[in-house]
Amino acid sequence: MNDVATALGRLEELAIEVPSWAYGNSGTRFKVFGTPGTPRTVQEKIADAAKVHELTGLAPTVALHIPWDKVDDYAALKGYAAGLGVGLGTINSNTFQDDEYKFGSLTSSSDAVRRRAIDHHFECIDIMHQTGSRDLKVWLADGTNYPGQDDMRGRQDRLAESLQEIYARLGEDQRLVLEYKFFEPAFYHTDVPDWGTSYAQTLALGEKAFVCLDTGHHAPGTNIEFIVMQLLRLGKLGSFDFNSRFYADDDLIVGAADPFQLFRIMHEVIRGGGFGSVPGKESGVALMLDQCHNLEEKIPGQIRSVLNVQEMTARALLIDTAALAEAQRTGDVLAANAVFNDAFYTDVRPVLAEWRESRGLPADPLAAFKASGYQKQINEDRVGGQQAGWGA
Ligand code: PSV
Ligand code: MN
Repeated sequence: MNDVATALGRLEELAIEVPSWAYGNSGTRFKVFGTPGTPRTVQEKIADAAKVHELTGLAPTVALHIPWDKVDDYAALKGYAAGLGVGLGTINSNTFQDDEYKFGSLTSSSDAVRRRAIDHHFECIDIMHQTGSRDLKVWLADGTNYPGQDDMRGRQDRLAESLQEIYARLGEDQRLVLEYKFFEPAFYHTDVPDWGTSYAQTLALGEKAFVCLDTGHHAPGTNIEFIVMQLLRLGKLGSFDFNSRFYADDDLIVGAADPFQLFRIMHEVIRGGGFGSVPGKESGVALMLDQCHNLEEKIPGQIRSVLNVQEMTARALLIDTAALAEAQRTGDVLAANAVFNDAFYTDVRPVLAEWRESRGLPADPLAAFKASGYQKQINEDRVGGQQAGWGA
């Protein structure tokens, strides 16, 4: 195995972006439960996110969703976040909640609807200029429910045209990441269902366009790390939306359902040069969470999530790549597999606790959160108003 100290040295490069919507209420189509202390404003969501960063040192930026996180003054919001020690990250567009988008947004056959959807992305880009965000993340709910409902080819062509207009608006240092999802809310066909479609569309756009891989957006049994490898190989992996799934797009805590899968993904990220940014060497791949905490407490849920990513990254950094390459070269199947498993089965929690303490962070961030009294405080303070949540 690799030397623990050397492996952990690279952990400094780990940064995970947290989603503003993880702090709001969420649920299923059956019920959204309200919880005490839930943020009513984007400022309160950012304050919660800042707490996660303060206790873990892992989550320096917060992704915003527009219009959920709309404010009048984004420069002021950026200043507010900076005052709490975090930055504003990816701007997520939203063309899935307006009545006008019932039959599609960027793919719509109606010029007026497409114009509205493109203009919404222009607004997001304007916001990015004010927040200093690098990435515009586009996920489309576009698709159909029945064979013959619409012309799939025509929709794909219109999507290409719409994306082209949006892409042309990007500033020099801005990027567009196109997320795919195999189904939901559409059930027969989805306009951006897989990495191949996202790759084809972003390749046509140019070098500032990339694919976003949401780990919950694949059919069961899909080898996600293969897709990670391929996109890195092609230079088109822009970002991750991390979460766990058991059945569909469950949006559960990353690493909860299958830590081994997260380990294998992180191995390919490291192998493919997608890990870490140090000054002068930006990998470009953004590690984001896209999760909802329906039952568990939200802030501890986010702390658990970033710690899971850190743990599996540390284990992946432990893989003895020289021994692995040698076993692969000599066709020693079991030895190669053992190199992988040795790293995966290493309990890194004690060394990570030390790693945190050596940086002035709590050894146990979850216990520190419990002891901090923060939850009690926000439960008392955040009374009245409208709790943030889906559609809020
Ligand atoms: C769609 O399921 C998605 O993964 C997209 O990233 C959306 O922006 C997000 O969920 C909303 O939670
Ligand atoms: Mn997502």
